[in-house]
Amino acid sequence: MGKTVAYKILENHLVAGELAPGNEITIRIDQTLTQDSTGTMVYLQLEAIDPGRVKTELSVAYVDHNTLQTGFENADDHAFIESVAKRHGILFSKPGGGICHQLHLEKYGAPGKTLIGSDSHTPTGGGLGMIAIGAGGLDVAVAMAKGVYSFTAPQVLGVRLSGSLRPWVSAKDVILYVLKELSVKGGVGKIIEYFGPGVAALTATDRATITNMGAELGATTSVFPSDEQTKRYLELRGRGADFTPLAADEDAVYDETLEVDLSALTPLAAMPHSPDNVAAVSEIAGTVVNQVAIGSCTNSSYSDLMKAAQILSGRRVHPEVSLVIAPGSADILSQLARNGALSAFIDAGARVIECACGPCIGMGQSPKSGAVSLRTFNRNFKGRSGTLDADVYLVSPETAALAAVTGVITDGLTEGPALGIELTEPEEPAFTPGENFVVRPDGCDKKNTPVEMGPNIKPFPQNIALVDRVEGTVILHAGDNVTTDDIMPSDSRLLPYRSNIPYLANFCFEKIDTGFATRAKDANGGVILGGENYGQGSSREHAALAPLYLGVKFVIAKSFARIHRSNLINSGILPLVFVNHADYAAISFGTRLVIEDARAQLDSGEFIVKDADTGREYRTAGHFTDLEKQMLRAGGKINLIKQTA
Ligand code: MIC
Ligand code: SF4
Repeated sequence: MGKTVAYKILENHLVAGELAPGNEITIRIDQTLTQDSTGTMVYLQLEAIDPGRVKTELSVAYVDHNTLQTGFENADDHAFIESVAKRHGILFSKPGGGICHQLHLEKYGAPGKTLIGSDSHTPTGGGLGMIAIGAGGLDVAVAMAKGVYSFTAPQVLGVRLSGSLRPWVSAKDVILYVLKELSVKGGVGKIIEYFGPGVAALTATDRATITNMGAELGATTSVFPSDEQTKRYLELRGRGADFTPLAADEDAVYDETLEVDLSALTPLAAMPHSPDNVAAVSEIAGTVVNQVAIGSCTNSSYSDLMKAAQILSGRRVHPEVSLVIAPGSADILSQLARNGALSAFIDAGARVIECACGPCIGMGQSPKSGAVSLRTFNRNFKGRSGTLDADVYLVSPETAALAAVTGVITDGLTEGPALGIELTEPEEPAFTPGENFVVRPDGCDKKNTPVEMGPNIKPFPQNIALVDRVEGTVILHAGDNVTTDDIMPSDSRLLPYRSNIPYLANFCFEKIDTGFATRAKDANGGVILGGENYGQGSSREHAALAPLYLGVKFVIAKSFARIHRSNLINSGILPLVFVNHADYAAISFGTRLVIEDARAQLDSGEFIVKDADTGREYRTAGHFTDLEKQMLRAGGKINLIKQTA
């Protein structure tokens, strides 16, 4: 039977397990990446594991999230990460260098390699034909220490692309279309692999936009073949030697397929407040826009910004609009400075800001009250922009730049040419990405480099081994599609405390329920009930560590998002699934729940959860792999590693 690209790469890296969907497998990890907002935890955990030099071919610690240094906290975190990176042979990418995923594509990503990263958008690397997976911080720390990663082998959903994109329709519209078809949980347990005649015309950065936002499908990762476009991208960056061709076999079998005719696509937008709430731009045309933001790991490549420059060149940003542009990397910014595009932005009246995540994670540029903000980003969860009542729409760079000029949502396909704007595919110049922002760990090791610990960096909470009787009071009904942004909010106020769980925990679930943290502390052992797709979105393990710190004993949900489920297990918190979905509503707030014989039930895959007062029983499922069971018994991954060391 013919093989898919995904399974070819997995097979080449298989260390243990039988490679078939649903089985637990362990693969060799070639590369890891971390960013700073999850990275402080990763490096505290790495120090706790104490591995010496990392076992990967390449590990990079990027700083791109917490770059608003309004106090000492973020700068201390950066110094901490740099010191640990040096001790273990990890490259350190300084703030200002750019966004981790964009930088990793430019400098280090290579076809056929495996990458895991402590950020949910790590699958951006799939645009170059890598198996690139987002994971919790502890999984990344262990991958650096041991050079391997274990997970459940996913199914492969093949997306067959045919036709070609018209001007004003771009890669962002392709992934928005897929999101509309599959929804934010349509990719759970799957790798999304793109194939077919429409692939060849998509550039490597177009592909990276598509694989990046596969995270919003809940997919394990997304991947494209490696072909002439991949070769060209690498050669333009002086990295032709990293190229290897990769294609699925002619007779490759996909578990499911979806057909997308690129020629039939039109500009799309994800409307508030979910990336799968997709409408045609033509349907919402005319909506007044207050802010436009271009950038983020989804759409900040050279060609994305050059398309925006073509639209803005010689024009003025509408008087009622604030336009913000954050280029993806310093190398891209330098290119834009050299070819005049930067002047086009400035002359049009754009605010060009640092090459970093910035507004995407609420680090500045929050829109005004009730604003409509058009963003080229990947997430529009309520309040993520920093303004709770803002309406954020996710669009392509073309649609964003056009609205910045017209002041209203405008369909470029019909209106662009009428406005006299011609869009052509930007011709990328050759440039060798520098390492001006990269510090190599040469000559450094554990003996000559001390860990730099600022006063805001606190130890991470650790669980105890699973006890037989686990008891807790229901302190929250969280609802469907709750995001890790809801569980552990992140914005310019809270991001400086990512290395301080005791402080951060006070804001757990703040956006949904301001009383949660106090109630959890008072209950000394709460239980959270969740709906479908509990914990979607960001990989932040803080969404498991804060509940752990507050004493949460277990979570029962209708279904879980992949990374958050792993983070709960890594923290020793049981993620259980309702067998009867009606029980979510049947169990009322304040009910005392108890699991008796929890250690024994772990083996059966079924947990009986009882109402401690009435004795009523609720059936829940807990199907865990052997490794997951060991972690849960030990009270988390770190405990297990210490036991087996
Ligand atoms: C995000 O886009 O939500 C983040 C910030 O990049 C997160 C990581 C984090 O919460 O630090 C992610 O996507 O994993
Ligand atoms: Fe940064 Fe936004 Fe990408 Fe997350 S989604 S890595 S915050 S740019």
